[in-house]
Amino acid sequence: MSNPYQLYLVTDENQSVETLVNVVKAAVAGGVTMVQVREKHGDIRSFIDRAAAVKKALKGTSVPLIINDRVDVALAVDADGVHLGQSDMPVITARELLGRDKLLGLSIENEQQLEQAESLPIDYIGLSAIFATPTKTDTVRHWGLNGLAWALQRSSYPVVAIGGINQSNITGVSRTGVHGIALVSAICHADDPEQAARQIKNQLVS
Ligand code: TZP
Ligand code: MG
Repeated sequence: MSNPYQLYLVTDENQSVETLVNVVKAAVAGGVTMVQVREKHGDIRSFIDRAAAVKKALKGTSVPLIINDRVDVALAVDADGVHLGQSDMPVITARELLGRDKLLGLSIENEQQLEQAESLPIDYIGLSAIFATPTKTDTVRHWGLNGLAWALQRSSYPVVAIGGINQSNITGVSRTGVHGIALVSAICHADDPEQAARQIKNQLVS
């Protein structure tokens, strides 16, 4: 099976649901392999509505739908998985609620968390953040390419790199051998998200 983490779109909560759906469809047409719906400020009902709209947009594709932070939203829309941060529901509890078959990702912001993740029932880690980014300004760590290479050696899980990755630096990120690259603005804010996704995918090394 091909690597589902390879080109991982994370959605922009500031876009209307119409734009969100159009971006997701275009990005998938351009080659995105995974989609995460990320909502940090809206209410749960709107999160569920937006997640359901993206799920509909992904119907008939083999692209998994991941929900950021919230296990309840993932269960409500029967998503393919959840991506948790360090202060979200504990991984063990999330796994119990989701069952074995759902994907579970965990954000890693320092070395200690990377070590602890080794004994947790997750499927992949999100290494946050590779570079500084205006999309998320409260990141605690910028791993850079050296930090990413270090984490790849230390983690037995697939690693998804996130934060500040765009067409100008993605080749270097890809050359580390990282399993996946997650992007918000490079795709969501592109004039043509389909073309952006296609171009970015062509820049990937493996
Ligand atoms: N987690 C760490 S950085 C980030 C998230 C959700 C935002 C990434 O956005 P961009 O626009 O791809 O830098
Ligand atoms: Mg989170």
